[in-house]
Amino acid sequence: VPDSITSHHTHFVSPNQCCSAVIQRISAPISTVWSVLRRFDNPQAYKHFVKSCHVIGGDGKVGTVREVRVISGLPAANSMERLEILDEERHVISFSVVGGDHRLVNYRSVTTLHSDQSSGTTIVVESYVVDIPHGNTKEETCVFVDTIVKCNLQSLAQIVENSNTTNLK
Ligand code: A8S
Repeated sequence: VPDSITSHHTHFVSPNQCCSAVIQRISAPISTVWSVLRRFDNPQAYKHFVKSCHVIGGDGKVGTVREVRVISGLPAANSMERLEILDEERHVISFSVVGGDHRLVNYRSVTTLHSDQSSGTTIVVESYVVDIPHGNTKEETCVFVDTIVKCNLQSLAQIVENSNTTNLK
């Protein structure tokens, strides 16, 4: 496994935390995938659970904070999220949860893109660390978060792959 993957997806995990990763292949060039993923101000472009997003502090660089409101039916209303990494050359984006009305305390994720030259596709790797909420097990927490992250990355793939065929028409 290349250094560029392991360095960003190696996390310090406390005993009361859980950590996991989701991988998704997308049939599109890395630049197309990055153009959607890099928009910290617009997560609703591919995250279906997001109802709205407002940047409440910062200039779009590291340290910028957004308030995300999620759709009803989830055990959450909103989330305050801080941009931690935005590396345009290496295609790395990372945010941490700094507040909000939900149970994912100390959530932090890192998403990296890797181009598979042989097939012309892009591999997305998204890993995260989060505190295990009181009353839940490590397994329950990972299943809950993995489900959300998988949904987000499948939706990212769909949106990018569809925009690609539109461009060819
Ligand atoms: C992301 C990843 C996650 C988002 C979670 C895990 C969340 O937005 C949702 C439900 C919750 O209970 C927590 O990349 C929170 O957005 C959909 C509000 C943070």
